[in-house]
Amino acid sequence: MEQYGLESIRNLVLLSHCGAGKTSLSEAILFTTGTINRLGKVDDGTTTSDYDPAEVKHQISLNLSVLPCEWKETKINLLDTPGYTDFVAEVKAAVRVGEGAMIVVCAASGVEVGTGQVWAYSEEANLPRLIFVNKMDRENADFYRTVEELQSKFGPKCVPVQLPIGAHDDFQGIIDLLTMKSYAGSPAKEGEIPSSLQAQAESFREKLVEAVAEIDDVLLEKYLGGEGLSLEELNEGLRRAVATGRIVPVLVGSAIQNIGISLLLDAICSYLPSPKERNVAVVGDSGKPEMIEPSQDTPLAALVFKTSADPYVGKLTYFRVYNGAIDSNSQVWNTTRNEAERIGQLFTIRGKTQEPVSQIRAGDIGAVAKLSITGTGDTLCSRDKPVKIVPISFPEPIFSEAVYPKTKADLDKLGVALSRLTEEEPTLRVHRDSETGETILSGLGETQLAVAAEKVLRKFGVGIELETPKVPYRETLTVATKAEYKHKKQTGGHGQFGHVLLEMEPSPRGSGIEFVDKVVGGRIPKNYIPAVEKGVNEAVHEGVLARYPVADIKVTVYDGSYHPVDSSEICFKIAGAGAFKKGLSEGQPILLEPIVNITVRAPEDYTGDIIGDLNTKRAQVQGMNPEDGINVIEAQVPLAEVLRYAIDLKSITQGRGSFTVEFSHYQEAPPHTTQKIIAEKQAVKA
Ligand SMILES: Nc1nc2c(ncn2[C@@H]2O[C@H](COP(=O)(O)OP(=O)(O)OP(=O)(O)O)[C@@H](O)[C@H]2O)c(=O)[nH]1
Ligand SMILES: [Mg+2]
Repeated sequence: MEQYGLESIRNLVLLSHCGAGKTSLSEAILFTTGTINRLGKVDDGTTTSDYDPAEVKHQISLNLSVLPCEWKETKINLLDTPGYTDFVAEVKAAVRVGEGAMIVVCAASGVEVGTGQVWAYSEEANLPRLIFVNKMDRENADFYRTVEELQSKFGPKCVPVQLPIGAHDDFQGIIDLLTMKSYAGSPAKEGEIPSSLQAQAESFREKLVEAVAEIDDVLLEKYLGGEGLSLEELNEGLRRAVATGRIVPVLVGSAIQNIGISLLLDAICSYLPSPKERNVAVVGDSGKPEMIEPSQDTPLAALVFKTSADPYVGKLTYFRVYNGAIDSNSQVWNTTRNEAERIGQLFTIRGKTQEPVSQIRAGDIGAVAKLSITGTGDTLCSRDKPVKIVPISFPEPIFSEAVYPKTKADLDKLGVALSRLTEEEPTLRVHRDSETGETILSGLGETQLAVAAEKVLRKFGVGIELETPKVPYRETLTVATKAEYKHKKQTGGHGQFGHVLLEMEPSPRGSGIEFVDKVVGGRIPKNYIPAVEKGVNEAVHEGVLARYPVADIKVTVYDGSYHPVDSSEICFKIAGAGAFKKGLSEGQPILLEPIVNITVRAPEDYTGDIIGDLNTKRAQVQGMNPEDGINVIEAQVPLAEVLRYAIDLKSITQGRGSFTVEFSHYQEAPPHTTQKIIAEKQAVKA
């Protein structure tokens, strides 16, 4: 395969609200560039990008796909991302390794919530971008309305460089405002602008020329002097304006009908920057980021941006090379892990096809199978010249479910499957809750976890069920009490005897169980006291109300008796546990529930709805801090009420809100909660 210089590569991220047509567009691009010879369809599960069985099943993208193609001597690596917000990690990774973005907007739905989100991500990453108004063939498609929405949301810098000819059933092609030619049909035939659209085209061209002229004094002078700008000047001006984000050209077409695609490809190559024009941030000596210039003649620096478990080749690692080159069958240095890594055969990947290559050079993207130590976000470089590229930051998990294996065989394979799963998806985490004993899988939303469960079955052959995690309630007593327990048995030979008197009193929240020995005069011999304590410590595992762990009690052993022959450690352990249980029942026990601090961030307009919802969740709002149109709401709320808060907040704010939760303290559960939980426990027991 041919090697490309830095200038002749484009790494282009496709971004949109879900379903605007990124995958269909990438398919049309692969078709138009001659990379594939049959135009697949998302609805038939035949696209190059959405080849994963789960993508075919759900008909949405779930993974970031790299789709290389070539257009007029430029190599374009399309990075097709999922639009569904649970999979935002894939978007973050793609935005990190691209130099330019294409924001796809549906001409019928216009600007949607997700459009704003991906706009914000590309703004944050400083990515030059183009907008493609897709689905012009659809009912209700309206280019001009969509442009107005774009301009009112993102500013007048969204400037059309094309106009559609017709719409809906009658969508025929594109007018290019730069060349003032029309391109009808697929493949496009160049022609004159239809006379009915001539005036419209001239007026939009005027706006475009003015926008380009405004970015440069020389051009502006020429323009104001009444001189027209040449096509070259316009193209060059646009290129610079796009690079600095001062203009975001708006293009139009239909992915499904493959209309507007070759003009779109020309625009990608002409206006979006190449890897040469974008420096990469590395961690400097002081720990602060420093920018380094891309070059193919320097030692290797590459960033791993995705890891996937491929059913055929095993673990597959995707990387973007920023400096130098990486070779097949070589050794590299993993700066993140401080260890050497062996590189086997390199590939370029396109959907499910993998093409072996001997080298991947700076600016380009490749993959390698079966790395042993390397994970997503790591830097691979040359050992003599180690650098560390600033890793990709992924959002923290906000939604958890408990994982239950379906069968005994599934249980045995569960650990390995879950660890491979989390290796693949940086926003998934697994931990064991020591309090409830459950294995907890956390991620960004219900859909992500459901898809993960399917994946665990399909890829690793492990069946799992997901359930809402148990709440780690606790039990304690509310009044001081004394309890006596005598363990006495006469069985054949020598008997059993242990006798313990305990004093139990409530202690402050969070103090746990304290054990004090106040026995005097050897009424319980010293060597049996540890056995009493052991009995107490075992008894605290299960309370008397609903068998939750017991907490916050000071336990004093103050008296008892023994038998010189029949007493033993085990007898005192039984007596200690028995006395504890009795004391707990008599001390007016209550259930404690965990309270968390929740911090919700959302646009101010949603404040009323968020607070209203929190109030139904027994929350106590502690404060609000509006900041730049975003309100930060702080509250304390029982954990039991917010186990599925990610879903609630998403629907309240249309996905615009975010939140964090951290444990605060335990407090007495209200009587109706307590009764409900006791009843549930009894039902389970029955
Ligand atoms: N009429 C029409 N439908 C389109 C066009 N492009 C895409 N679609 C349809 O829109 C739906 C979503 O298309 P996708 O290509 O999967 O959109 P996407 O942006 O990749 O979706 P996600 O990956 O889930 O975010 C599918 O049913 C497509 O057939 C188009 O140009 N015209
Ligand atoms: Mg898609």
